[in-house]
Amino acid sequence: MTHNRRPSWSALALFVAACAGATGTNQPPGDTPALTRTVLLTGLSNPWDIAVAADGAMFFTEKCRGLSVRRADGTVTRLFGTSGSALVAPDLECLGQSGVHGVALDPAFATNRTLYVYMLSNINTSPRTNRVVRLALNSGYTSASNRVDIISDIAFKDVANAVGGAGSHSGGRIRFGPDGFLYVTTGDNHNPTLPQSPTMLGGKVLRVTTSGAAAPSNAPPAGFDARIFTYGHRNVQGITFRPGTGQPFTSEHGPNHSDEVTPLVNGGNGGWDPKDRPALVCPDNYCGYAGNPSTMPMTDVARFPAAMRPAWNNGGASQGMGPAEFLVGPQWRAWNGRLAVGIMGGSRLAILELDASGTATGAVDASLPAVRYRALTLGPDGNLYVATDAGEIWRVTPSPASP
Ligand SMILES: [Ca+2]
Repeated sequence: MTHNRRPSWSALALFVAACAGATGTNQPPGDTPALTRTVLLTGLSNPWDIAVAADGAMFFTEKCRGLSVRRADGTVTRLFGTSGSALVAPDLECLGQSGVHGVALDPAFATNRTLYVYMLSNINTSPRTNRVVRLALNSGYTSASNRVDIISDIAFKDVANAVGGAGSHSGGRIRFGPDGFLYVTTGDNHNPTLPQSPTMLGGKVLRVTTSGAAAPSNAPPAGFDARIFTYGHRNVQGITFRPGTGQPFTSEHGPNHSDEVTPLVNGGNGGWDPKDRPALVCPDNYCGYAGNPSTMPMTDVARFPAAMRPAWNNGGASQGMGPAEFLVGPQWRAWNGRLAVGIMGGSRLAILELDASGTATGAVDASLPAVRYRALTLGPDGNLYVATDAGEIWRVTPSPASP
C-alpha cells in the first residue's frame, strides 16, 4: 500500500486558504459589509463621546463645552456644561486633554431618563479631580437636573511636569457592562506611581454601581480601593464588552510604542509601571517615555508575571489608539463580533478578528476616511456612530457588499 506522504497541491491550497481565512484577509467579498457613512453633525468642538437612546436621540460630549443631545429629528440642545447649557456646571474645566469626556445612558434610561458624564471639576482643588456625574433629563430632552457626583476622586494631572502639560492622561471612557455596572477608565496622569497605586484612582478601570459604590464582586488585591476592577493601565481610551461572554476589552495608548487592546480579568494588573527603572533616564521620575518595549513595556511580565496579556499590540510604533467597540448583529456580516478600534494618530479604523480566547488573529482597515477616530458607539439601531477630532459625528451603516 502506498501513500503520497507529501500533501497534494489541492490540500496545500486548502490549508493556505484556511490560514488566510483565520487572519481575516480572505473573507468572501460579499461577506464583508459595505459601509454607508452619513454625516450627522459638523463643526463640533472636540467631540469626545456618544451615547444613543432607543428612540434615536443621540447624546454627545464636547471636551470644552459639555453634553448635548441631537434628537431623531435633527434638532440639537445643549443640556449640561458651560454657559448656554440647560444646566450649567460652573465647576467644569477644560485643560489640556481633559474636560468633558465619556457619556453613558443608564440601563433603565427609557424609564428613568438618567445618564452619566465624566468631567474635570474644580470643586476639589490642589489637585482638581475628574468626576463621574449623574444627571436626570426631562422627557423632551430639553433640560437636565438632579446632578449627583457619584465619583469625585479620580486623579487629575493638575500641574505640568517634564513630560507633558497639565490635564494629560485622564482616561475618561464610561460604559455600562452587560452586568449592569458602570465601568470607568482612567489615566496615569504622567505620575510614576499612579498605575500600581492601590488607593489612587488613576491608571485604573473602575466598576461601580449607579450610585458610585464599588461593585460587590470587584476583586482587586487586598488593600486596594474596592472600586478598582483592574489596575496597571496607562491611559485607557476605550472599553467595550465582547458579545456572548461579556468580557470587557480595553483599548489603550502606548507611549511611543505598543498600543494595546486587552481583555480584562476582574482584579487584574495591566502591567504598566513607569517608575523605578534605574537604567533609564526618567524626567521627573516618570519613565513612561523612556526606553523601549523591552525596557519600559506596556505590559511588564517580568515585574508582574500574572499581568493581563494584550489581545492585540498595534505593531511597533504607537499610532495613538483611541476608542474600541464590538460590532454586533448580522447586519455586520463577516464583521459580526469583531472589534472596531479607532486609531487617532494613524487616522484609521481597524477591524480586529478575535479567536475564542480573545486573541486577535487578524486586522483589516475599514474603508472610511483617514481621520482621528475619537469615539465609537454601536447604537440600538445596530449602526456605528463615530466622532472625529475634525469635529464631525457620523452614522456608519453596514449593508451587503455590491456583487
Ligand atoms: Ca498592559
